[in-house]
Amino acid sequence: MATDVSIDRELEQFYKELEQHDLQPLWTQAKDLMSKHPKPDAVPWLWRWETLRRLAARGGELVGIERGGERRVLSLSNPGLHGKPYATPTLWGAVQYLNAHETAPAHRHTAAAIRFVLEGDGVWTTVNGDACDMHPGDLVLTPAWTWHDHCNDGDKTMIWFDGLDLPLVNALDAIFYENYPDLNQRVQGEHNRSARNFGGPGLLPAGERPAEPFSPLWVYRWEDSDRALAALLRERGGPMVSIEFVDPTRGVSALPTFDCQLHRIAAGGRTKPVRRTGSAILVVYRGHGSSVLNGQRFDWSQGDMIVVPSWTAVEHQAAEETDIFAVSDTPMLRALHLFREETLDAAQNVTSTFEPR
Ligand code: GTQ
Ligand code: FE2
Repeated sequence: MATDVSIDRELEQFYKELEQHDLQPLWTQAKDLMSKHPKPDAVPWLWRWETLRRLAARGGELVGIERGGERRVLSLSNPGLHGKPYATPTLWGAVQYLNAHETAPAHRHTAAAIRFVLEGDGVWTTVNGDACDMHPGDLVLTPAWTWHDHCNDGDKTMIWFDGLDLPLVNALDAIFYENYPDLNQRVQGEHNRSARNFGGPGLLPAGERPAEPFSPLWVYRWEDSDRALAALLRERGGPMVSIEFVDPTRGVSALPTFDCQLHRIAAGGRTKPVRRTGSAILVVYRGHGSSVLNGQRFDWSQGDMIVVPSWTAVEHQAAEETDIFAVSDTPMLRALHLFREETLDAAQNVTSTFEPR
């Protein structure tokens, strides 16, 4: 009969042999691989507008925009994600900065993107030949594999938030990228064609449905969002109302992999803590207040950007009427039947306050 010592030695040898043959036992790591609930590497985090704006503008002084580099973009790099330039495991968040009379070259990729304008005027993004004018509070889509370039025809610098599904597309090893043959696309016809065709309030060209698998509407105006939020808040009351940007022909999220929403929180409004599977990036468009994420308090004001990792309880309190733009990977989790949402009964105990760098 084998002694304990010899069994230990045989086990040790066994594990070594497994490793040599590129095999791993489940039984030593089952609890890590299948935890009772999500335990994201990404951490709740906040980037101050003052810092984002200052460093983006410094980039504008020091770095040009050329083919190859393509964009003057600073990505939100979540400190929990091992130095990757990703805000969450599925979402890219960034600020993009254009000097007056600067353009960023045309290209396309299988990662889908949105722009939410924070400051400036006079820029348009050309999407498959359609020049989409950009003003503060507007949302512009560049769906997967559409050609896009950004052109600042004005005298002001411009800065906007970029949201992409790039981390997801890379995790799926499904990224493709191409430069447009010329530096910029030629603009076809008048600007904002997608909005003239599909931007009516519930009014679409009869009998026409887009052949492409993405929303035919590429620009959503702040005036329309603002009006919808005001009407909803009047109709339903606080503490918070939310609108989702949808494909008007299908009634689903404007992009298949992530959704775009605007939340309006009434002055003094306080939301109940909610946790969801999947991650989100919040951009404070207007107002100030604070949020509690898993017991940690985050104070925020206009332009600040906040990451909410999966299954993180989040509640908001607005000191004045506040608008928060948000992207989240909810549509994908829903499609895969992985979406869960829980509203907690009691407010969280605040155990620490986040200190931004
Ligand atoms: O504007 O085309 O933030 O291709 C990252 C990748 C922006 C863009 C980003 C991009 C773009
Ligand atoms: Fe791009």
